[in-house]
Amino acid sequence: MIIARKLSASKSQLKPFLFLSPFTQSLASLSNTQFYQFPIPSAPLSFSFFSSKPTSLNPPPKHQPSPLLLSRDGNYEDATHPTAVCPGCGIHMQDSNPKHPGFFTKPSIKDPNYKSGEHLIPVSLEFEFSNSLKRGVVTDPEGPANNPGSTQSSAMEKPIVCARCHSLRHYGKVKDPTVENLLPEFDFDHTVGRRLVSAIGARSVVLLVVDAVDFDGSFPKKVAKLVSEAIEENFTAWKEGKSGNVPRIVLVVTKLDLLPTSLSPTRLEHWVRQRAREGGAGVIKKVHFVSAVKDWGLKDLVEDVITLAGPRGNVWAVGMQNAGKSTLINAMGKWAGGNEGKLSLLTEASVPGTTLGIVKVEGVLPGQAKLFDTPGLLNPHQITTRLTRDEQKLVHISKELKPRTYRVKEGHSVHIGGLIRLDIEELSADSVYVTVWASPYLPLHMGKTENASTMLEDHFGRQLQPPIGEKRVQELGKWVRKEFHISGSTWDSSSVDIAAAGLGWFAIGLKGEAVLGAWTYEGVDVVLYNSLIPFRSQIFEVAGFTVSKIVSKADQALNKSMRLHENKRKRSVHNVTAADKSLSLMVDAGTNSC
Ligand SMILES: Nc1nc2c(ncn2[C@@H]2O[C@H](COP(=O)(O)OP(=O)(O)OP(=O)(O)O)[C@@H](O)[C@H]2O)c(=O)[nH]1
Ligand SMILES: [Mg+2]
Repeated sequence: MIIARKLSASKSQLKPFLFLSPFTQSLASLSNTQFYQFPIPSAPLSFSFFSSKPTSLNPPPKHQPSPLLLSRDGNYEDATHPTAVCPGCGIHMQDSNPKHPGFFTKPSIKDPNYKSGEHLIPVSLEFEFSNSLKRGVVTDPEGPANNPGSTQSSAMEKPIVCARCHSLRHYGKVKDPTVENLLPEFDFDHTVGRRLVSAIGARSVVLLVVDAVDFDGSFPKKVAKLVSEAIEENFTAWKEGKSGNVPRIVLVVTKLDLLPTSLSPTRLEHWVRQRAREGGAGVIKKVHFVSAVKDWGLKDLVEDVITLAGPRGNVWAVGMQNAGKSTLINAMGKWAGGNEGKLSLLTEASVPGTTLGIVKVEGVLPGQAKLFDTPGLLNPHQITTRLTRDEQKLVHISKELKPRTYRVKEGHSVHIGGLIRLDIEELSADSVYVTVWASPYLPLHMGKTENASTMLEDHFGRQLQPPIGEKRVQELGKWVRKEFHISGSTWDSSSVDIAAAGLGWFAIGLKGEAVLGAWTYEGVDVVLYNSLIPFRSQIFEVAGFTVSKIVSKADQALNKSMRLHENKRKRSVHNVTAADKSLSLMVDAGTNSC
């Protein structure tokens, strides 16, 4: 299968594009013949990725209905040409319609005098670029600097990502939100699910990737159940002499750097195994705790995965949106045999739903074993799914969690932003310790429950954000209560956690019994389990509002600009007065002279 493109000498119309050197196949091997159509065996119909005309010379006609049929199967099938699929997100690429998913622009031809590297910003300086990619500059070692004569061919050699990935990598947001609506649904069961559990063909190793700071919210329960059932069935079949490839589950708890470092690993593992069992993962082959951004635990994980996959196995990274799958695979690439130091191409971003199709990742596993990144599953019960991008930023945990602890009496409530409220309704003791584990950017409030309705009316959307703005309070829906009866035997540590999916949790420490009411928006999962982190803060928060760092920063910025504005106004008033005075002096002088 051949793909080729003719580069235009006119570069002015072409947008700059991100080039990365590693892993993916080179475009240099492709012929220069103009050829614009691929039959895609995996797609239901023939799929046209490229305009039927030499596009750089004849740009695609605007406002024409696109003939594109969209698919999110990615490049699972060997027959799919690697350059047909974006190596960043797995969407099928096209260069004919910028208003459709998968759009990419062709590389511009560099000026012969162009010096490689000078125009490139070190990746580490780029905003919202995850640490795993902060390992150098985006240059091609074989590029013009080392091979000055090859300006055009080097542009061809570098893999290209779609415009959406380019925007996510550089600006941390999708390029055109309207294009998102055109994305077809990703049918996980059909596309990935059936392959994970297949008794025939290559053995499956399923990496269940779970976010350490949102374990329940990000635990893929359905997949865990599906694979666990397949393990039992295939094992029985195998015992009966039938073909029965038994899939393996490896539970990968990632973002470990976000949990407090003082947490005991033994306690964590015990807790994780219990939660995973309750989540439906019956037989777990291995549990790994990693941080993809700090490179913790990756070497062991890679070694285990290589062993479990064998020479021909298929390894699938699956999990909820934003769990950290792509970042994990990129980081694993660094540790894979013979590829140390290589950068992978998968796009990582805090935007949920970054990966769009299956991406086969080359160079991590040896032999014929294959590693696949997959689009994240959507958990509609995670609070983040109903928040705007700005609201998500407040909720997103990006550094090590720090406890915020209250000593609370019966009849009092603690709010986390305008998202959840915990009421201490009945209490056998004098007070309980309530520790909030959530993003430090979320403001908190503690006060009397009898004032809670006033809080909603007067402060939600303002001091208590998210939601940002009063309109959003209505949009987020109905506020509902869930009741919990709890007990504890010591004041020294938290006994239970009450967690809201995608948000964080309240850890409760008490000696005695309590009835608690948790209020949040209808449909958000709120669950009770044994405490993950037993300790609390030594200094207690005081009643009333705690100010969110972001809000206080925004306030400071606003105050500063108001002060500047006021100073400017005073100066101009002063100048005007002075000018008036000198004018009046002049007038007076003039008058005098007359
Ligand atoms: N602190 C920390 N952040 C991480 C880690 N791994 C991933 N992240 C961050 O989590 C966010 C989501 O990461 P991705 O790798 O894009 O997540 P994903 O599971 O591939 O997401 P989808 O493609 O949407 O399914 C990004 O902001 C990452 O930088 C980690 O180990 N530690
Ligand atoms: Mg991803």
